[in-house]
Order: sequence, then structure tokens, then C-alpha cells
Amino acid sequence: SPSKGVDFWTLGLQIAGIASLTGAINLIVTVLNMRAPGMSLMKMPVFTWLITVVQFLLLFAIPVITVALFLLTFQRSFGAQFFDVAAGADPLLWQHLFWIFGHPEVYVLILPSFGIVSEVLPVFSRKPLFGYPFVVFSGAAIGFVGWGVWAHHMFASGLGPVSVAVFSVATMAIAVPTGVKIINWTLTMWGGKLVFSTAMKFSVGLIVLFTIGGLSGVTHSVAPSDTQQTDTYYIVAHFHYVLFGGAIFGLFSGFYYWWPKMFGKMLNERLGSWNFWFMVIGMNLTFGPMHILGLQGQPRRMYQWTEARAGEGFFNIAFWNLVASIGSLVLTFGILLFLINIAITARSKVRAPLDPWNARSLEWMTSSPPKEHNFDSIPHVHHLDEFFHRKYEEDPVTHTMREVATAEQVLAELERNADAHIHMPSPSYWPLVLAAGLPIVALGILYSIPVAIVGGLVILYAIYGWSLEPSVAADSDYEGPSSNGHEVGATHG
Ligand SMILES: [Cu+2]
Repeated sequence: SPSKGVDFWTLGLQIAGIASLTGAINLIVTVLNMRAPGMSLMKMPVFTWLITVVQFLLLFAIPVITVALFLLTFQRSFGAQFFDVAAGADPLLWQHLFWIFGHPEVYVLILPSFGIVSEVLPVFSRKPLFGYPFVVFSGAAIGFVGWGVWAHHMFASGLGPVSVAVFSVATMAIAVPTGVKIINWTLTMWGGKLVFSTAMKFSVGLIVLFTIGGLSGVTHSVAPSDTQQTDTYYIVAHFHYVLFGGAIFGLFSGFYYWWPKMFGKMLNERLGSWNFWFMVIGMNLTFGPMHILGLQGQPRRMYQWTEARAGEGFFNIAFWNLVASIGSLVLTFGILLFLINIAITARSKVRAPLDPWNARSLEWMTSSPPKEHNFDSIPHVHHLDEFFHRKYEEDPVTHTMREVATAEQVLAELERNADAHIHMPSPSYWPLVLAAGLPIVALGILYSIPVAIVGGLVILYAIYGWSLEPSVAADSDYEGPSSNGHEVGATHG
């Protein structure tokens, strides 16, 4: 395309890629080096585990798209010919590079939501997560196998029978670790005392909707039928079931679950229930019919058809397009209810209880919202669900769990033993200066090289200033609550 739009998009993605890459390295190093004492890797919450897997995916996937975008920039702005057929190059190179990045990227999108569901389900089933090691290792397995399936996006591009067969089998195989997770979640709920809070509803919604999308995904691994479905609405139906019914529903589950932790106020549960039902009905009305439309041959990204080929009765294209349009309105209304819920909650003066869900994991062992330094004293971890095990102990006679401390008592105990000095990372303006230099370089590449050099100098200057700063704030910046004598626990509860 002749306009500069693609170039802006390319360079914008490069800048976002730098952010993802540095964020990934930061989180990996933090998880490997800075866990609380006693928290071995197999006592780490599943959410943290899967976020770590995601960072490794980003660490290896971002460089691939970076290379692809560099090639594109050099082709478009500096006369290189990486994808030019007339010059003997092959545009398929772009598809390969894009999907070697692109397929791991879909796991970057879905695994955090899998982590959220793995935290929410045990809390509202009043049971520990079923098969914790299986959930963790199947997550890691997805992280590995996810690198060997990218060409299932390219079955129609003439790869040849051997490649197609290999990627078909690999794609069928990657359904296994995902199926393991779905079985573990189901067995977590099995026999539990289920509490259908809004967060729980969204998590159960994810399991059902993602499973539908997963099954249509497996049909794509069958190369002959995939060739038929390529670029039809069937594909659109599939990836909205996994990414809307999966990833987005997981995020909403997390919103309702952690809102009181982040902001100290509860989202309205009644409105939340309406929010959920409008979204789940709207989502199925919108994306469900697309299975039929795609199998009937309607190409994706198109909204017109000839009446003579629209099909009759149940398979009429016009009818299912109408259903999908109505569904998208229902879905929009559902999301609007969420925004209304946020506005109502923001105005409300009612504080959330310290432990509104009877939660199990460490993040609930501090005030809501958490203090700047998170914990008054770093907790020593002995169990996977550390907070739960501080509140409940097993009765030696009946072998049932009985409450030995309330959340308030656990927190007060932590505050009584507060660390006198807490080291905080030092705030810095230099990262902002550095970030401001990047778009200057990008604009320079598009319009004038001297401008790019100026941007480069800004970046160098910022790196220089940043690296000369102390990495830890002076001790006097923060005094623990024990040293200034205010009443312990008075601000909580
Ligand atoms: Cu894929």
C-alpha cells in the first residue's frame, strides 16, 4: 500500500515490542530471584506460573516479529527486496515469520486467562486446585509445543504434503495439554461447595466457550477441511470462541475477583450477573452463527452476497448475518453494563471487606488496595495456598478443615512483626526520556534521517543518566508502621 500507514504501524509495533521484551525479562528475573522465602517454584500460584510461561513466549517470539518488521521497513523505506517476487524473493517468507511469532502470541493472550481461572475456581469451589502440577506442566508444555504448529495458518499456501502432515499432527497434539487443563478445572469444581459469584460465572463461561473454540480449532488441524475453511467466517467463529469466550471472559473473571483488592471497593454483584448473562448470550448470538456462515462459504471480512447463492431455509446467509448483528448489540450492551458498574463502584463510599471471597493466596494477606511496599513483613511461605493455611487447620479427629484465624487476625499478626526498614526501588524520570526518544527515531526513519539521529542521541543520553542512578531508594524514604507508633490494624477491617 502506498500510504505511510503501514510504516507507522510497523514502527509502532517495534516500540511496543521493546516494551514487551524488557517487561518479559524483568518478570522472568523477578520470578527466578525474588520470590518470598519458602516459595519454591512448585508453591508458586498458577497465575504466576502461567504469566512466567507467557514471558518466555514473548522473549522468543518478539525477536521474530522484530526481524520481520525490520525487513518490511527496509523494503518499504530503503529499497530492499526481501518479499519482492520480481527480484526473486518469496512473499511466503513474511507469512512464515509472522506466524512463527503469531501462533505463540495466541498463547500469550490465552495463558494469563487460564491462570486467572485457575485462581478463581478453587476459591469459589471451596477446594484446592485439582492436580496443581498437571496444570503447571501442561502450561509449560503448551509453551514448548506452541512453537511447532505455526504453519497450520498456512495450509492453503502450497507448503507440500510432508509439511502439512507434520503441522497437522503437531496441532492435534497441542490440544492434549489444553484438554488436561479443562479436565483439572472441571474436577476442581466436582464435589465442591460452588459459589456462583460473578467472577465464578465468567470462569465457568470460559471453560464452556473455550472448549467449543478448542474443538473447532482441532477441526482446523485436519488439513483438507481447513483448506475448505480458509478465509471463511468459520475461522472467525473459531478464534472468537477462544479469544473472546476464552481470553476476554478470563479477564472479566479477574476484574470481578481482584477489583476489591486493587481499589478497596466491590463491584456490584447483581449488575455483574446481568453483565455476564448479556455478554454470554450476545457472544453466542454473534459468533455462533459464523460457524454456519463459514461452512456455507461466506468469506471473512465481507458483508455482501448475491441473493441467488444465499442458500435456503436453515442455511440462509442473510438470516444468520442478521442474527449475528443483533447478537453484537446484545454483547455491546453487556459490556456497557460493566462500564456502568465501574462508575457506580467508583462513586460508592462502601469499603470492601479485607477478604471478601474467603481467598486462598498471598495477595489477600495485605490491605486493599495494597500498600506501596505490598507487605509489612515479607511472608514466609509453607504451603501452596499459604493464606488459606493460616486461616484454616485440619482437625486431627474429623479430618475436616476448621477456621483458626480470621483474615483480620492474620493481617494484624503480620503488622505486629513489621520489618523496620523496607527497601523500595527508586522512582526515575529517565525511562520516560528514553521512551520519548523512540518515536522521534521512528518519525525520522519515515521523513528525515537527521531527525532519527536526534532521537538516537536522546535515547543514549537517557540510558547514560538512568544507569548512573542508584537502583534502590535511600532507607529513610520509608519507615515501617512499627517505628512511627500508630495503632496496628486500625486502618483495616
Ligand atoms: Cu495457530
